[in-house]
Amino acid sequence: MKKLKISWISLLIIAALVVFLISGCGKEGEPEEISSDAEVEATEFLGTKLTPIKDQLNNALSGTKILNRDTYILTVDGLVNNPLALTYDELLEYPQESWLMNLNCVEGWSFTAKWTGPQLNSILEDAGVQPEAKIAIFYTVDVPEEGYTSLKLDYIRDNNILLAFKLNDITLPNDRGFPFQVVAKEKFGYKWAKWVTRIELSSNENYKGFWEKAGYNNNADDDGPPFEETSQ
Ligand SMILES: Nc1nc2c(c(=O)[nH]1)N[C@H]1C(S)=C(S)[C@@H](COP(=O)(O)O)O[C@H]1N2
Ligand SMILES: [Mo]
Repeated sequence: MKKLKISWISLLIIAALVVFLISGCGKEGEPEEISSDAEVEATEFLGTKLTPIKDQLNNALSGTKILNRDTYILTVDGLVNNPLALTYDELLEYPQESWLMNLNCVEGWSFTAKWTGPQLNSILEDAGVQPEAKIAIFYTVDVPEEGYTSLKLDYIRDNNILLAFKLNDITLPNDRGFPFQVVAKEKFGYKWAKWVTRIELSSNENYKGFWEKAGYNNNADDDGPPFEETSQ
């Protein structure tokens, strides 16, 4: 009688185990994704030690902006033949490049990082920039109306400026400008626009962005004067 009771219990345990295993350990549908595509931060690039993201300083005139990857659209308009509205995934379809670059803030700090993303030139080519266009104005979530900053088209073209979707191989964090940061090579940090939603091609060479209106040099070469030289 006692023996029978034990086997009933073992039978129940086995049955429960079978049900548990068949049901896929309580999970339904797709098998669990293997973490092979988990991002690993690069510590070195082209023989140079990179500043870890946690040690990179951060600047934002009105706090971190959070953009939604699924609804994000980059508008490219103004003096173009073919205005664009590109999703995050469409932007990532452009061929990507990686650069080793220093970001130098006028506040006196700087860091070295690996920046990866498409060349702005490829996107501008698709937009068909008109010959009268001289500058690209970057509209951002924090300065949506007037535009945050601008770069000369010649500078963008000659330097193959990148839009960095990755920083040290990690998807750009929100506080660093997700979905991308403009890698304004050899320009002060204030030209490295974050949270960009619109790029307008314009012929207005007198345009000034947020910091530039406040007196920062519109040229912004990071080995030059941070402030606009006031003549007289
Ligand atoms: N939209 C936007 N982009 C911005 C800023 C900002 O306030 N708003 N700050 C700039 C400044 S002053 C610097 S130094 C760099 C800093 O980049 P990081 O925060 O990714 O280090 O971002 C630049 N891009
Ligand atoms: Mo800065």
